[in-house]
Amino acid sequence: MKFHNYFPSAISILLLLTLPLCNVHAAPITILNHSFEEPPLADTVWNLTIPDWSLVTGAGQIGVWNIPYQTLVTTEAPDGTQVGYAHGATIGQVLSASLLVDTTYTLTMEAAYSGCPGSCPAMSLGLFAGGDLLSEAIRADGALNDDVFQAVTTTFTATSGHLNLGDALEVRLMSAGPELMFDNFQLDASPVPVPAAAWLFGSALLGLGVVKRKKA
Ligand SMILES: [Ca+2]
Repeated sequence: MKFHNYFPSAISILLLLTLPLCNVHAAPITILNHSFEEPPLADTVWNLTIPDWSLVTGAGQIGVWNIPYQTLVTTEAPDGTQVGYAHGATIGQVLSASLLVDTTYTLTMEAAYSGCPGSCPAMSLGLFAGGDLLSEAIRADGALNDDVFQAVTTTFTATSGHLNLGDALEVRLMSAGPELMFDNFQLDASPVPVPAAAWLFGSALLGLGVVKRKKA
């Protein structure tokens, strides 16, 4: 068989291999009460619990707060009308999803302090699996603004052999001082593309075509 008879086949197979890579999408992982709209509260009202979230460490107060029109807070919630808040505490939620190999996780949320112009305390956003820290984003003392929400993101890629593969994922947020407000947690999982393997296989097919051509 001539080389040109192999060439279209090799290209077709290569395209088939490449096609799934083009369809790689970030899949959202459910975080319950991710926007702290539960329970619904009247304007300016706050409570002392966050449904679906737990107090991990710290004796500080946590809850949900309907912030618009508060005299203490001049901004509005980034998503919906309510935010979560924590006073020197760490909150967390163990998720139903587990850590998968060859997957990149992107965890985002928005955070602001209130009542601390120029001297807002630190905070950290962490992604855990099986109780072990995978990655975290830290905002040092003074890094967060007063009443201005900032996006905070941390990413982690699980590779083969990681000790926490199969463990339940967990999201945690630590506030080092009073009046940390937070909203709109999002966690996405994306399979790691493997274009190198596809191209190697495609090259092998093309090489096979060259060998056949020489024999012809
Ligand atoms: Ca919200």
